[in-house]
Amino acid sequence: MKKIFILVLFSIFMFTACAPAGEVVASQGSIEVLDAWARSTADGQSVAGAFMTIRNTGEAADRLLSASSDAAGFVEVHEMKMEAGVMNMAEVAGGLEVPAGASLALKPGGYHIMLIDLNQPLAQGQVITITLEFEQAGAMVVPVQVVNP
Ligand SMILES: [Cu+2]
Repeated sequence: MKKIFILVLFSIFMFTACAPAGEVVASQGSIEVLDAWARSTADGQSVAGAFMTIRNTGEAADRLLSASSDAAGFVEVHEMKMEAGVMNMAEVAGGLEVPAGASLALKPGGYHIMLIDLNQPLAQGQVITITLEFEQAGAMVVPVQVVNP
């Protein structure tokens, strides 16, 4: 019994240890992308959110202009907003600025990458790629881990 309990504790610890924690998954020019993940989907679900931290190590601001992925028909940069007491999301107009020396978190409830018209359901453990197009750093391919949070 005690052994099982320890095993359970160990698995929980391992899961925590494997959870994204400041891991750089792509970098180009002054832009680093950390902890990129997307939410797994149910059958018939045609959209999914992808999240990550974008860090600008440079001395000039950069801007995420657009995104694309071969996992989805099209991809938009979205923002969640409360409007008249209702949570809504909309495409960020004019791209998303990443100030010099700053990190920008794309996370549930805030900015996110929206995969629309998925080609197939996203399954936990799968890795998809999203190409981010930055004004300064150019196009960069980001591996995105699919998880079931
Ligand atoms: Cu969205």
